[in-house]
Amino acid sequence: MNTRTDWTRAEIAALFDLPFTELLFQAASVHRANHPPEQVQLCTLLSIKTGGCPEDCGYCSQSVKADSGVEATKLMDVQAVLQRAAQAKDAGSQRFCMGAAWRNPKDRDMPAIVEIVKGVSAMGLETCMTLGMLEPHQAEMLAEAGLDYYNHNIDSSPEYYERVISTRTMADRLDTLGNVRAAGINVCSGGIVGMGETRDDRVGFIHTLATLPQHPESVPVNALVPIKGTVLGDMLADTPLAKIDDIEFVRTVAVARITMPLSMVRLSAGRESMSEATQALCFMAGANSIFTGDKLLTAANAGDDKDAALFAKLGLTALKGEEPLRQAQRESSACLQAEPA
Ligand code: SAM
Ligand code: DTB
Ligand code: SF4
Repeated sequence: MNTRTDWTRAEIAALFDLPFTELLFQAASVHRANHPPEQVQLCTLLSIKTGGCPEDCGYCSQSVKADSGVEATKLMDVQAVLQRAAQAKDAGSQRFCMGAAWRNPKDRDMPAIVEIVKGVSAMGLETCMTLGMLEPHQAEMLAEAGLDYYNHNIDSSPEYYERVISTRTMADRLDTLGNVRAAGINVCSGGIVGMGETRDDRVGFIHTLATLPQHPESVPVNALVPIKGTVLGDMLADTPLAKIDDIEFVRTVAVARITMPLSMVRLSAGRESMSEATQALCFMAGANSIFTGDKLLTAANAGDDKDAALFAKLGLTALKGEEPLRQAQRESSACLQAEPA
């Protein structure tokens, strides 16, 4: 199996440059060689601590710098989170992703977070948390609690990143990803397309992910949701032509699929304003995971009724089995244990 981590920027740029039908054919071939092509993983998002975040991410409604009208809340009560997780499970979700608008969790927050992870896991759901930067000891606490995934996005190319966020660096983000990996938690890391970046930035974005020592098990590809009161939301409102072209978005999904063949590629934020045809092209290009429900963290999502209709139209079904990278890891650790000393 080809899980190269030595991709060059030139190789990735050449994939982006392929004729669209050729790129789609290659991505679809890689996809069906590694994943059941008609199955899509369903994940549900919940904001467990909203707004008031000290970071200045230019896209985000939850930054204190944004004038988005999002009200800051405290960390949700454990029981209230578990209730929402039960609803997600009943709606057919495989993974429950919980987000907190923090620069990093404080140690005093950790006991409640650990209790939430244990409670959601006990329901038979996969757990994912996104809490900002993590110290090694915090990653270890989450691993011990049984956390399956940690989401921390690199967001864009190293060069464009600096134009979007000033309060922490790409190196800080990579450190957190390293801490998560070292603790043995699966990594979920991706970014946002359509922030006004160039094709070369999209190349750099995929290159950064595909050359990590180990590919992220999940790669969320978000299309910017332009939120009023955020730097990027307001910029896009003034220059509507800056909106990402649908075909370029599909190209980004396809290149993620080809370069990270075993990862789950998640069609994340931005689906609400995407046509069914564009989403269908993304599934063809190898996207095999979505967020369900009518809300992301603060922004609207497509919603279960629309998704059920789209799945019926396209003949897609919910993924039930194990994801390929996790299966490969389980099998290789079983082999290692079986080998004579
Ligand atoms: N505070 C944590 C952090 O930044 O790691 C977790 C929550 S943060 C909202 C999770 C991710 O959502 C961001 O890294 C970004 O990629 C994505 N995101 C946030 N706002 C978005 C928007 N308006 N459009 C698209 N994606 C967005
Ligand atoms: C990710 O890459 N996208 C999700 C999840 N990881 C946490 C968040 C999308 C947020 C969209 C904007 C909002 O809801 O405020
Ligand atoms: Fe805070 Fe995360 Fe939003 Fe950045 S993306 S402002 S870190 S909640």
